[in-house]
Amino acid sequence: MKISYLSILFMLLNTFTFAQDGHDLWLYRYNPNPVKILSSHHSVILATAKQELTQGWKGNPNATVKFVLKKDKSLAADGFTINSNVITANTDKGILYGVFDLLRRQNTGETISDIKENPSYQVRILNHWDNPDGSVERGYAGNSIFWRNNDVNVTENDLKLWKEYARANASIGINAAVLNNVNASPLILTPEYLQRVKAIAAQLRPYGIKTYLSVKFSSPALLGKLKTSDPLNPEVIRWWNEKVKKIYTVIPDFGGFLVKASSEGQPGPQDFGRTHADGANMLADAVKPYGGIIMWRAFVYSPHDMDRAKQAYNEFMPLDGKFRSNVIVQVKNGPIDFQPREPFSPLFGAMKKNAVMPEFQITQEYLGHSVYLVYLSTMWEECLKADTYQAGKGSTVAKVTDGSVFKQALTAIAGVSNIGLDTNWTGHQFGQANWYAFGRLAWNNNLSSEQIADEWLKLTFYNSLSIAGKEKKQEWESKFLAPVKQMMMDSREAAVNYMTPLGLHHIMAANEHYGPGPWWGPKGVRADWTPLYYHKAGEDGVGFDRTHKGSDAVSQYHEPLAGQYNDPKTCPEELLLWFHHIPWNYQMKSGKTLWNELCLHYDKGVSQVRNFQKVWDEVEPYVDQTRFTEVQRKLRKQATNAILWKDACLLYFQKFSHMPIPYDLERPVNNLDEIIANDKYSK
Ligand code: BDP
Repeated sequence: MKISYLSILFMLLNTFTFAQDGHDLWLYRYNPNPVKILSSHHSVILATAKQELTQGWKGNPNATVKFVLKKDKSLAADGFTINSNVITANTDKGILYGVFDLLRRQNTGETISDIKENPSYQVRILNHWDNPDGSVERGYAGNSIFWRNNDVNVTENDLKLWKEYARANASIGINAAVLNNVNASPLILTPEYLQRVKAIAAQLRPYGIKTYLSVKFSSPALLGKLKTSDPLNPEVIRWWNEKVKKIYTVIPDFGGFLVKASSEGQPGPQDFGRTHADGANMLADAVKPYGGIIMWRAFVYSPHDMDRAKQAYNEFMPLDGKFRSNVIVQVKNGPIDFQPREPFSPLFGAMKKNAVMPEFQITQEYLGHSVYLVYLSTMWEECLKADTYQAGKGSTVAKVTDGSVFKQALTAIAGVSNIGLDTNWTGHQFGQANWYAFGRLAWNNNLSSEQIADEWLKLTFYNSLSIAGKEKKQEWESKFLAPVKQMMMDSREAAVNYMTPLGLHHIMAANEHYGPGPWWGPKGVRADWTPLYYHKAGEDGVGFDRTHKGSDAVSQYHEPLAGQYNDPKTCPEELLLWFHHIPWNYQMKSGKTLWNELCLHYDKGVSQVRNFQKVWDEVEPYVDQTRFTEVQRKLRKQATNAILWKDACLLYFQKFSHMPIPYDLERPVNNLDEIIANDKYSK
C-alpha cells in the first residue's frame, strides 16, 4: 500500500490527539472563534441558542450575530431566515434551528447567503420502543436511555445523557419524542413514572423538544380498576380526562399520546365493539383543551384469510373523515412491516380527509440490527418520492403527508429510534447516520440522501480530525469522503440483494428477524408470522400473487399504479415477487430466467459487502483507531451473514426450482441442512 506523508500525518494526529468513540455524534466542536451575540429577547431556548453558537462558531472571529424575533407570515413556527449574520424567526425555536443550521453550514464548508428554511412537517418525532425495565424492543444499542430496572430515581448521569440527547436532536430539527414503547406498560401513567417523565421533559425543553407518551388502551381497567376500558363509557372518559389533567399539571407543555390499539394482541376499541375512530376521538377530546394531539397507529392486522398487506387500508379507509382534527393516523412506510424493500403503503394519499403521517424505522429490525452498515436514507427517500397519483401526477408520499396537497392542519413524521446506552448511541457508528438522516428528512422531505450522507460524513469524520488546510481537506475528500459516501449510497440495495431481492419479503429467521429463515413455518404458528406465507415457493414458482386474480392488493393503489403492478411485464422488477407468483423459468427484462436473476442478485449483494470491506480498509489512515476497528469488525460479520443469506436462500429455493446456480457464480460454502440445524427456531 502506498502511503503519502499527509496520510501519515493524519494517522499520527488521529492516534495521539483526536481519539473518538463516537459519543459526540456529528456535534464535535473544536476550536470555535469568538463571537458576539445580540438578542432583543430572552428565554430558555434563546439561551440554548446562544450557548450553541458560542461553542461552535466558525465564522469570522469577533463577528456579531443578531437574533431577531418578528412576525413573518412566510415563515412557519420553526422556520427562519439567515442573512448576513442576522437570524430571523417568529419564535425562539426558529432562532435555535437557525443557529444549528448556520453551524452545520460552517462546519461542512457550505457558502452561507440568503437562507430561508421552513420545516416540511410540524411534528418531527422519535418513537422510542423503550420499556420500564430498561429493555428496548428491537433495540440493538444497549438498554434504554430513559428507563432502568423499573427504578424511577433520577441520577446526575441521567440528566447529562438526556441533555446530550436533546441537543443532538435539536441540531437536526427533531422537536418531539415518545419516551416509551408502543407496546405500552400501564405503569407509565402512574404518579411515580410521571415524575421521571417530568425530569426528562425538563432536559428536553430547553432544546425545543416536546415530550409524548405511548399509552395502553386498557389503562382505565388495569390502572384505574374500572370494569371496562370501553371508549364510550362515561367512567372511562372521566378516567382519561382526569389522567390527562394530572399529566398537564406535571408537564404543562406535554405533547400527547401515541397509541397502538387492536393490533398484535394489544387492547383497543375493537375489544368493546368500537372503531379506531371511537377510541382515538375519546383520547383526542381529553387532550384537546391543552393543545395535545393523538398519533393513532394504522399498523393493524389479524390472522384471518385476508392478505395482511391489505388489512390496514381496509380497516382505516372507511374511517376517513371520522377522526378529530387533533388526531393523526400514523402509517408505516410499507403495507407489511419495515421490510428492506416494500412498495409504499396504499393509505398514503388515499385517506384524504384526515391527517396521515409516515412512520419509518430507524432501528434496523429487518436490516441486520446494529451489525449491518445500511444507510436507510435512500430507502426513505424512495418512499417519500414515490408517486401515489392520489391527487394527480406528482402527489408523492412526501406531498400528500406534508400538507402541500391536502390542507391537513396537523403534519408529522415519526422515526422508530435506534438509540440506546451504547457509548456511540446507536450500536454501529454508521447507525448514527440513520438518526441524522431521519431528522434531516423530517425537516426537509425533499433533500437527497447523497447530500445528507455528505453532510454527516463531514461533520462526523472530518470535523473530528480537526485538521485545517485546503490541501489536506481535498485529499480527505477524494480519499475518504467520496468512497465512503458511495458505500453508504449502495448499502441498502446491497442488503436487499443478499436478503430479499426482486420483491421477496419477510423471509427472515423467526422472532429476531436477523438471519435467513425462508423454511420456517411450524404447525400451530400463525401463518402470517411465517416466511412461507410471504414467499409461497413451490415447483410452480415463487412470490405472492396480489394481482386481481390473487389477493387483489394491487387495487388499493391508484391508477396507473394498480394497472402497472397488476401486470408482471410492467411491474417494476424490484417489486415483482411482492405482487406476483412467477414461474422459475419466467423470462426477465435481462433475457435471463427468474431463477438466474435471483441467483445473480444474491451473488451481487455478497460481492457488494465484500467490496465495502475493501473500501473501509483503505480509508484507515483517515479514521481514528476506535471507530475504524469497530466498523471493520462489523463489516466482517456482515459479510459472513450475507454469505449465509445467499447460501440459505439459494439452496432452499433450489429445492423448488431444480435449476443450477449459474456456473460462473461462487458456489455455496454452507450446507442447507446445517444452516437449518443451527437455526434455533427451526428445532
Ligand atoms: C414489528 C415489531 C414489533 C413491534 C411492531 C409494531 O416486530 O416488535 O411491536 O412492529 O410496530 O415490526 O408495533
